[in-house]
Amino acid sequence: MKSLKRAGGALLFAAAMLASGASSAIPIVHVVDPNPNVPIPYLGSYSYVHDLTVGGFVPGVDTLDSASMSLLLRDDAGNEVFQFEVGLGQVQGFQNVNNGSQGELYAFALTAPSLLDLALDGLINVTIRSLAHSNSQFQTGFIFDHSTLTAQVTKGVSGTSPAGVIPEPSMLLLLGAALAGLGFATSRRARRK
Ligand SMILES: [Ca+2]
Ligand SMILES: [Ca+2]
Ligand SMILES: [Ca+2]
Repeated sequence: MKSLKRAGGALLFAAAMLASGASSAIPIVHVVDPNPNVPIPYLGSYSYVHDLTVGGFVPGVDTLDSASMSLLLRDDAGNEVFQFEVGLGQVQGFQNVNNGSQGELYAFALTAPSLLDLALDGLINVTIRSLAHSNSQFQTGFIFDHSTLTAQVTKGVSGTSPAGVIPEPSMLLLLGAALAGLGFATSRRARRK
């Protein structure tokens, strides 16, 4: 019974550690800002890489809690259809970059597959793809100005922290299974005495 109580305490402690991780997160920002800006022609594409390791993210040590991107596009004419392809699993579709001097800012959060992609090595590939035009008068492209990736990261301690991925229910299940195994081994040892 004593070992079960201890296992329960350890589980609560681990759950508290996971829950408190988010509150001590720090932002790491990476900007891709070509100068001059990059024209993306009709049905063309442009790819680049965001790299969190430049800002101090250590894959396998630090934990990636969340990340978001914002991109500034510019345009002078036409009504375009395009998408952002982020990592392996995330596609964000949009229509018509504003034809004005301010450009237009597009912002979205990274979803689970892209977060995992980013957590594994600190890198994420982004492709901006021109798909179509919604006005038959125009076959028109637009212009990439810059992209900002903002990640919330909980710093780990090298050598003592498990792989830096987002806490998942599967992690808790694994932890529970390990603790159950510990309890089983303890009770077997007790019986042998
Ligand atoms: Ca255009
Ligand atoms: Ca436009
Ligand atoms: Ca630029």
